Amino acid sequence: MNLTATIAGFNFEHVMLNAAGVMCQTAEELDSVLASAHTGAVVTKSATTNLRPGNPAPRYYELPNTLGTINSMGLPNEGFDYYMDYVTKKQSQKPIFFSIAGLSKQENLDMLHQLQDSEFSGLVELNLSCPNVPGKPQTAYDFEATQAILTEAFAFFKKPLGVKLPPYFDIVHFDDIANILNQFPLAFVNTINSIGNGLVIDDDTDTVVIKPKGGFGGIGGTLVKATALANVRALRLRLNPEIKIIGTGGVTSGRDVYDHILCGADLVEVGSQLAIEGVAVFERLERELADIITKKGYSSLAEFRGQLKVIA
Ligand code: RRO
Repeated sequence: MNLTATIAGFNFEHVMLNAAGVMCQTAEELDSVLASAHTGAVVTKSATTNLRPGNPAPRYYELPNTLGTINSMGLPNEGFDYYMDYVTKKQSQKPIFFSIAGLSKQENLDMLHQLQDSEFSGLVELNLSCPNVPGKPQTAYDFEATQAILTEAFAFFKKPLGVKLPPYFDIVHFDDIANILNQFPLAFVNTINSIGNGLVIDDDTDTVVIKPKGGFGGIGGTLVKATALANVRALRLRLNPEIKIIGTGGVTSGRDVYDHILCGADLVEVGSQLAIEGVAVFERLERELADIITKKGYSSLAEFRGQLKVIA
């Protein structure tokens, strides 16, 4: 059975990897994702120029029954140079996605310049959708700002570049963002980031479960699967075929991975469930996915990718 995928000439021997933010802040965590026999790649925690401790704790919470997670991490990361050092020294057979999330357009462009001028030979993911830095709105909800940063980035950036998007909830917004993204030679789009600014309440204490922003935080896990699939599907129907799609959101079973691919995903990322279950999740999900593929009589992902059926 062939569970491989290709983006921008990079071959992925397995269809899954971590979602940025989970199991990827330190070299040890990144190594553990790369070391899994069931991951096709790794993505780094979104970097800012300087190290950031992030928001005060508690800043991450798991809802009961693997329903999902809420986080307001606040972009804690080891700083751009740390990840640059990691990716340029690492001898990895697997592709590496270098995620960046500057707090301004200029910070992102500065990091892109450094990546362009470096020996880094992987893919870059520009995170336009962090929901958790107080006072900093998600860039990708501002279509003019999105168009502006991509215009400036592609004027000089020639390595494979993709964007991490927030979820959209309106058909017009799917049209609008796709029209912008289609103007650029993007290697991929990654959809979705967490659903921003949800609120979870503890039943016993009538208290929010995380401290930053009065309890507001990004929602992930099972709760977001339907939104994630809708975004993968909507963008696959609208984006140029050269722009590949990484499906992220609500993956807790092999069936979830299958559904993302059915909607058009080339690769699938695991966030909340990786945080809950650890790297062993990839072996389980790949086994469950392979069982479904076998039962359906397919032998590769390409045979059913994007083949979602609708009711006539
Ligand atoms: O660090 C975070 O709070 C965070 C980021 Br950068 C992101 O892109 N998505 C998210 O749910 N949390």
